[in-house]
Amino acid sequence: MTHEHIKSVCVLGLGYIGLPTASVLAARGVRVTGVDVKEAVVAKINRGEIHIVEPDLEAVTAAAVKQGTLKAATAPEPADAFLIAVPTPFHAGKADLSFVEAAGRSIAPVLRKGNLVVLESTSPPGTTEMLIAEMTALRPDLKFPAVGETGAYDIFVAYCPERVLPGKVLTELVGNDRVIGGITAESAVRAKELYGIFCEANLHVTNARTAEMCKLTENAFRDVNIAFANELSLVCDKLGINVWELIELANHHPRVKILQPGPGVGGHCIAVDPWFIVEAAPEEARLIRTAREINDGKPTWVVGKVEEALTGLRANGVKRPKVALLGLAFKPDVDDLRESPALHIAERVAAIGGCEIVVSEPNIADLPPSLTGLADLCFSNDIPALVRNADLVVMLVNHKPYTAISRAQLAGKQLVDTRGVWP
Ligand code: SAJ
Repeated sequence: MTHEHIKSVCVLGLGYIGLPTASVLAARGVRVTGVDVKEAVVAKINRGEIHIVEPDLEAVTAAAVKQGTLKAATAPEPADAFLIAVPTPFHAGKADLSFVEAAGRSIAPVLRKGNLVVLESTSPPGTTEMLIAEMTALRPDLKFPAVGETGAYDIFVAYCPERVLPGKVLTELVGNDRVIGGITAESAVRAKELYGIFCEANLHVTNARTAEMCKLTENAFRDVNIAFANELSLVCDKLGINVWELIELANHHPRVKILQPGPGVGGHCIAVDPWFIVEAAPEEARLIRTAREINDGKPTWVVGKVEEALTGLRANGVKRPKVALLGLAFKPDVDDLRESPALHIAERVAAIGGCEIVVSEPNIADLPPSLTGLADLCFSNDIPALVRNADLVVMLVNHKPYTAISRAQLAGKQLVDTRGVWP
């Protein structure tokens, strides 16, 4: 697809989505300015380095900076298109849209007739309309479109949610289908031109509200399915059935595909986005709310299992049990600790007392602040040694380096395996 209207793009927010998207656009020859409020992040990117862990991204970013198509800045600059990828956290039962509002206010002064503005941040239905209101207030000289507008207006506005899986971002940015919701039909077509620059999959066009809800629906679907697996793990534990074997067997049915139980659901997406639906329709979204509660309850259940194991060890004469906690990240082979159930479990196990704890996390260099300076707790990534010294080994995240631990290394030890790696 040609991109005659889009030669320059300003990307707001250089996090897990904004930075890869900016880098991929720049790699395709578009002039990209990436904007972030953190000066250290801006300086780092301008040196061709990155501040997040994502396979192969640094090479793409460095090459784009070197060839002069990507630069980072702390304030937006005029461009043909603006892409907003800022956080939308969830606080106290409400989506916090202040970063989206701030992004709208920051681009308003540099907007020109014919520009495209696309929101990518995960947002409750109606947020793209709110973004238009923010920009309209600052630029009464420009005519922004109303939903479904067919008359003349100056700025195209669309919503296009990101769908990439951390750890596979570069492949999925190019290979995943996208849903593009225009405030107007023409806006969707213009946004399609933007995504056609780097996305090789299908670009599905709809209206902005449907696209906003589509993103929330995808993550709520996964959350509900993981909740089913997590509930099964509780039921099976009570009934003396191995849940991993059970799921493996059930999945041989041609229409059954149960996901994996774990220590809970983490990350900044699946553990958060379903609440946006619950907030928007609290009476109706009963299953979605219950799934969230089941997944959020799983860490407490795991801590209970650790306490049981410690009680058993003490009953067998181990006065100060040594505990190895394997993993802190929210899922395997990433360094991201946001909303991580493993981290919450580690914090709560540390509070039990009367034991010595070694925490390991191969993707970070040191303990996170919430575990730093605690008595009887240290950090080590010497996996053979920490397993050898432990009385109790707790598998929290099935990172690749842990899968090399053999059954022989675990002989005689108490195990709490939240991921089913030691069936
Ligand atoms: N998990 C399980 N059991 C499973 C699968 C996952 O317990 O069978 C847990 C993981 O350990 C993790 C959490 O769920 O704690 C979420 O991990 P994930 O790999 O399912 O998803 P994310 O959060 O890395 O990325 C999701 C993806 N959404 C869907 O698969 C529907 C991704 O495509 C989205 O782009 C991303 O959310 C996002 O940014 O919204």
